[in-house]
Amino acid sequence: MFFGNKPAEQEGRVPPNQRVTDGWPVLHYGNVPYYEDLSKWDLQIFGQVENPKRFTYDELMSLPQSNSKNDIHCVTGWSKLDNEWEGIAVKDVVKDVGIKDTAKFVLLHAEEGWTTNLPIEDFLRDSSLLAHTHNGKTLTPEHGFPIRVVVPHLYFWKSAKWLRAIEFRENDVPGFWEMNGYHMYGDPFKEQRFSWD
Ligand SMILES: Nc1nc2c(c(=O)[nH]1)N[C@H]1C(S)=C(S)[C@@H](COP(=O)(O)O)O[C@H]1N2
Ligand SMILES: [Mo]
Repeated sequence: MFFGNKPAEQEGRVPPNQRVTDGWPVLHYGNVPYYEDLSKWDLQIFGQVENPKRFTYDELMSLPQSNSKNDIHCVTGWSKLDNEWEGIAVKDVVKDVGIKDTAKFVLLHAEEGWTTNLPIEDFLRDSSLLAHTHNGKTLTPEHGFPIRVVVPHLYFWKSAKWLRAIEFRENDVPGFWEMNGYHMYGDPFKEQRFSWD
């Protein structure tokens, strides 16, 4: 906790009405999946692509590895700074699928049918990662093991844990929280928390 001015290194990094936490809260709807056997896990890419694709866990992990460091902002009001992620850059994952010109949005599908939507150009940013490691440690089941999305410039609910499929779409459809009133885009610096913001 701090009083008065923010430390200089936080200046401009913490969106309005967010508090910085050193811990890492766990937040989701539904059950945490526990995988005993990753040979049954896969990641599908489908929709507006020339070559729909299915990655096994080993195939995905054999792609080039990337690192990124960024801040995350949960719509419930906590921010966590300086997260170091390791994983596979989204642009490397989608390299060979041949995204069609008709693709304008992405719907991310997680375990238990949980979904979230975002514009394709946000998903395809260089900073978007399919992460397996956070601050040097393999993700715990609660935080998204084996693979979670990290799209750091949007509220953290767009960063699907337990990712299982990436759907490229012509039109925007609301995902799970978006159907329940959360914003279709979710820029934390514009405080786009709810659909009416
Ligand atoms: N599959 C799935 N991913 C999810 C969610 C969820 O309910 N299901 N909740 C989102 C929300 S609201 C937040 S803030 C972050 C929380 O991630 P954490 O538990 O690792 O902090 O996950 C996001 N990803
Ligand atoms: Mo959240």
